[in-house]
Amino acid sequence: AEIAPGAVHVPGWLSLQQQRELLERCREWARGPVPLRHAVLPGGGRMSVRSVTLGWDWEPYRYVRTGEGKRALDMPPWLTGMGRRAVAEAYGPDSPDARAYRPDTALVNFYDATARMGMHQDRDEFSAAPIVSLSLGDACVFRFGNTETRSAPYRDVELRSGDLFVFGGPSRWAFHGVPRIRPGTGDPELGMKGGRLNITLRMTGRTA
Ligand code: MD5
Ligand code: FE
Repeated sequence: AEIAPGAVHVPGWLSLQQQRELLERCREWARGPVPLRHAVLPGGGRMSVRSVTLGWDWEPYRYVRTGEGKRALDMPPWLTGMGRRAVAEAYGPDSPDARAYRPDTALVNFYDATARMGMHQDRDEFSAAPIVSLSLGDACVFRFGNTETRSAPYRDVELRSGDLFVFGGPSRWAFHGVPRIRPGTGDPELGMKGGRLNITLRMTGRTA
């Protein structure tokens, strides 16, 4: 469903087996070399989500090659390929965005039952390419806003395990956030003990 121009939600894009495999990879990435951790914002605040990145390390608000003296794990080619298939699914395989899409970083965010993400824009990339979002585990309320302000008008959308969301075109710069997680809504068959994982695939537009 197209929520707004360029914002396409595909519920249930990943099969349960694909979700299980992606979860297993997330567990490996979370172990390091740069472990899942709370990012600290330049103002000193600690984000409630815990994050790990591939390809590039993300330090609010920039992408760097090394974080805490350690280099992030490489972006696996199969994950870049999954991002390409996601954009092809959302926009069609012959769309310019699908043809050009080659994500070079993945940001994995883990939300426990109380974690939130405030309204923000994703402006750390030097690229206008779409952002691909994949969700695992507990459902959440995803707040999709507008490009002008972090307040209303916005739309609340429920994101569930296995959902794909692609944010491109004018929606690439919309304010958005996660006001709440819905604890206990994840499929027990997935084997996540609780919480929500969101994997975003991005083109940093960086070369060095
Ligand atoms: C999440 N993560 O569900 C979201 C999914 C983040 C973040 O926001 O920065 O890690 S990505 C949602 C997104 C990206 C770019 C544009 C828009 C949404 N949008 O226009 O709403 O944990
Ligand atoms: Fe974001």
